Amino acid sequence: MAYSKAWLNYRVVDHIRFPFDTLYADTGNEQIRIAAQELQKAAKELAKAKLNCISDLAEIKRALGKSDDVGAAPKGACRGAVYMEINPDRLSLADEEGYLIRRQACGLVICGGGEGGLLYGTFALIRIMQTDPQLLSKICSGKQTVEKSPANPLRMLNHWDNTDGSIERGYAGKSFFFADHELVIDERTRDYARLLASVGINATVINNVNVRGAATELITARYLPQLAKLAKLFYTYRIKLYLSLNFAAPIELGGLATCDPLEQDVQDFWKKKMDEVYAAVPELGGFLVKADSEGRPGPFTYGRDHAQGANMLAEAIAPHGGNIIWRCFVYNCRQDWRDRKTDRARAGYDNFMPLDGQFADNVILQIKNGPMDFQVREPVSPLFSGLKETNMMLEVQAAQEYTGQQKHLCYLVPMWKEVLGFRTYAEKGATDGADTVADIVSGRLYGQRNCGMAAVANTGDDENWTGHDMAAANFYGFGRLAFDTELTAEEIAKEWVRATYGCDREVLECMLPMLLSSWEIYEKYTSPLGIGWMVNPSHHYGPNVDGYEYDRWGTYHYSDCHGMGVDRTMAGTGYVAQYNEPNRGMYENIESCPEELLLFFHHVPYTHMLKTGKTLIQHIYDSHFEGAMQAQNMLLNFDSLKHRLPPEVFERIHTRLKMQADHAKEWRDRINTYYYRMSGIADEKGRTIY
Ligand code: GCW
Repeated sequence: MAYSKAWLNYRVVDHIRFPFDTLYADTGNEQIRIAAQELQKAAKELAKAKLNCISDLAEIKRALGKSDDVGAAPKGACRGAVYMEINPDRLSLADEEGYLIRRQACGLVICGGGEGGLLYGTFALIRIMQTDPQLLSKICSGKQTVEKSPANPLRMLNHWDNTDGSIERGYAGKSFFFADHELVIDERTRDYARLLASVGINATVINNVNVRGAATELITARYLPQLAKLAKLFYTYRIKLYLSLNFAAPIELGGLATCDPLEQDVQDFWKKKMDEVYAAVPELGGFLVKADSEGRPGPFTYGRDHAQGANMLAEAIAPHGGNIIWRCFVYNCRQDWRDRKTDRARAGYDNFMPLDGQFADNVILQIKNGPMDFQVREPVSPLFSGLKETNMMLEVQAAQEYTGQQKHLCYLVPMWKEVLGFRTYAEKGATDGADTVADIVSGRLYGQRNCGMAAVANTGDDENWTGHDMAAANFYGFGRLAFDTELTAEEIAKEWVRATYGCDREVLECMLPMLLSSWEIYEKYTSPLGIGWMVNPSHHYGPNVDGYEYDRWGTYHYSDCHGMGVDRTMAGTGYVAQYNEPNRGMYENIESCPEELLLFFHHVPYTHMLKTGKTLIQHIYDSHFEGAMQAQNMLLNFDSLKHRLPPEVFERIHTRLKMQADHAKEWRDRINTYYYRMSGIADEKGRTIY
């Protein structure tokens, strides 16, 4: 299927000056060769500059030998050269993945701390060519240097692709990794790897965490040769291939009667299995495991805990240098809705906190950003505040399962920024302000090296990769943010628009506010104030206030004729106790609880006065009317781009925005009507409620 190049779709940028005609690069090294090819391609397509590549190691060494010759080129020097070099000594921070771009007398030098750094430095230069001609000319003239190292060691995508080609929670077509239970490796696979490398993603899990049926066999001889090929291809772009595995494989593949992690037979099965897999696929990064969660097998069946389960796999994989990434999405999904004491939000912490310090060094706990499940607004998972001696990874969802399913525009980087910036008040080691989630998952706070960020991917085989063209900003944004958590949501959005659509001011002026307001707009017309859910069961699209109210999933709003919300204070489920002070007190007290999370933490009467001076019920009405109107306005504003975008791109986005505007009205009317009928309180402004 034909597909777009997304943000690597280079178009000539008229006003850029890229005054180079020779590239010195040691293309005998495969990674350097790839970086060189990328730069040549970009220079040609973006700046019409032909870069001749000279692979003359002696010349590179000679020219770069004098490390102090920074600055503008002296007269007569070879001004038209770009040099690629791998040399950790030149970087202020020794980091294999760090890079430095600077002008030296001999020419422009891209220096990587290692192969990864060179690749990221090359893509950084390309990005600057695409999006920031002024910075480019400063770099070329020696007025500015750029030096970066990734903030997070692991920057990973999780694909929920099934081997039959379907994608769980996929909103952009079918899988491009699997078809008919076979692996697919083609040109698109390479372009996928280029997209990842260009934003700094260095690991990817290609199959669904719900490993069922044929997928269990991915770790058998039938698939290993293809996996080896894929892992090799990915690794040329410095991406480690990971797989999801079935904890019950000893039973399903090994014919054992048990998968008890303390059984010798089970341990032997995994040791042998890991040896076999790594003999065939030496580049494999490791495995991602969903155990004892939503029906998946796990150690609980045998009365073992999650440290015992994870460590058993970790020990088997350790000789090969692999990691076990173990998800903390463990909760009781067979709850009785009548039981108001059991609180799903508590489950992650209750299950994993007692195990802090017990996990092996090559185990990383992967924790969803919130305690529930990727709702439009949730507090930050308290596990980040609690665990101190455990490797942690933050899991976010680029796939918009609960945020409009890539039919609605919802740019999620602002949400992820809030999560990263959340102060945990974890006691150990923190100097003031250095205890945010970003400090923890990057390893800065506790000195860990096995940690980082993961996103559930939002890609599929649709021609634009992400269904909604503008959902690609989440794909792009995740990578950029995981590499550099200091970037703002606005900087990332700007980069994405320019890289994708060129430096057209009108496109930027229209799309930037759309992206930046989209999360809030979506929240307003769906389920604001932290209440979440209210979607249709199973597929999770569209309004259904009671869709999950009398179900077993632990996701309730408890609306009655007086009020709504979940009491998670000490008088309620006690969930607030999982936070450190002062967060605990802030959430406990209805006056200090951030209003956007009011109904997450409190059961509140409709007549409760908010800080805006509005009652809760009036806020619900206003928010839904406003959100739906803003969705409609986005559609109208977007019309101004009719002649500024390729027609098919305009049409695709327009169609989705129209769908969103219509659907926002449905949300508005369903929610408002429900709460009018429930509360009997009319809208002060007398608008139509049915
Ligand atoms: O949000 C839920 C999804 C499931 C998913 C699960 C998880 C892959 O509805 O489809 O399963 O989360 O994160 O494991």
